[in-house]
Amino acid sequence: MSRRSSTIASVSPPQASTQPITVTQPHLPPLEEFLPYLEQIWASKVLTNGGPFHRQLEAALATYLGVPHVCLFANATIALVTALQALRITGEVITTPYSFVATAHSLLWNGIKPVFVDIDPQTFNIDPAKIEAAITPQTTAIMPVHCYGRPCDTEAIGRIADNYNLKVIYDAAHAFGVQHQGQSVLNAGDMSILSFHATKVFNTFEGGAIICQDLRTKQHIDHLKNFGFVDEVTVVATGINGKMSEFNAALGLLQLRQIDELLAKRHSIDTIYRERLSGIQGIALPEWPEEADVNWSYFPIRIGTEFPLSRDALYLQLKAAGILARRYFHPLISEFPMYRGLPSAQVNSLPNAHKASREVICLPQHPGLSTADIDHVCMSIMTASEHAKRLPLAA
Ligand code: T4K
Repeated sequence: MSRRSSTIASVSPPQASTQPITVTQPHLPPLEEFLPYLEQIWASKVLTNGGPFHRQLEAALATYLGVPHVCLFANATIALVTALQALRITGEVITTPYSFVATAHSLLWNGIKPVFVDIDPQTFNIDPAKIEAAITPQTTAIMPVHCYGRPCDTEAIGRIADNYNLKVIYDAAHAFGVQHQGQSVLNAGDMSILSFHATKVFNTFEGGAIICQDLRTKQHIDHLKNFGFVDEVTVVATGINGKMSEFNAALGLLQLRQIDELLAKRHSIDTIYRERLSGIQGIALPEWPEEADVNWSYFPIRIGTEFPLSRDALYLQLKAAGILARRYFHPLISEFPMYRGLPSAQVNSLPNAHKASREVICLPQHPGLSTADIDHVCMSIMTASEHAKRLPLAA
């Protein structure tokens, strides 16, 4: 299945953490390896505005990810806002309610009306079969999310976009390094947006990027993220300050050296969870598609009615055991106050998203987990289940 499976690393310090086990934890390289980068920054005094580390990271990421152009940003949210500006998107944009709130916020920041379309219950991604019915004369674009790093049906979405002359902007915040049929998923659509936030597979503390397909577009985006400046005296657009600093870019260069090893660790954690949790009644494990190279960024499990505890009861019991699993994505974006009045936000039009939002819990998944940590998570789930079977009312 994976280009990385041959390099699976073992993850096995013996002791479970005494600290809470969080859903994720940022990888940090050894501090001494970062010091030479800091010394260069201190010596040059170039801190931002497209310095050498910024240029190097853009080139290194383009090569690693297999994409033509990378425009670095301070975070993915400002990159989403800028991508919509760069493509001059207005009116209505079709998107998913099953995501982090930044996806839809980027639309409101541009005065665009989000139109929510339900998800496919198997993939958690926007259901292409339901997109056409949501298109109106005001629709200008589709903004899907590769949820948990699982590729959307980019072919079906591309066909709809071509038929109706719509732009496609992928929120690829979860999809660092993800490939589909041997190609980077980041090349689908008009633009893709990555997040390098502390909680992501590849982190630069804060950071993000727009992936685009031609140099002219890259230049336009680079102007937009720098207030619209082209040179000292020329401003060509109402740009914003979205630039990544040299500190973050230098860290990214260092992080990139270890990324394959970190992805391999995630893969091995995913494998261990599967061994421990498969066959438990009422728990559905994530099914990654055979033809994709995913990044194991999350381990979302579904708690069905055959499990003796509700998802929320399990969430609380894990918390009591020091395991801070998270209910991504609950509440849905469409349930937040600035969205719930929209016609497309009504509960009956989004049944699959609501069901997923009630049933999914993301277990801890990050390269810092030991085998003992994973065992503790799995044992806690099984203990909670056994206890609930014996004492259903208490559960
Ligand atoms: N689109 C999508 C689909 C996204 O998922 C996101 C972000 C965006 C767009 C926007 O990207 P950025 O603008 O952020 O680049 C987290 C992240 O803050 C957020 O970036 C992410 N999605 C979302 C899915 O998850 P929270 O509220 O869960 O974060 P928090 O602070 O509770 O962190 C979760 C756990 O991670 C903590 O329990 C401990 C650990 N952690 C976190 C941070 C920040 C650390 O160990 N160290 C840290 O510095 O939102």
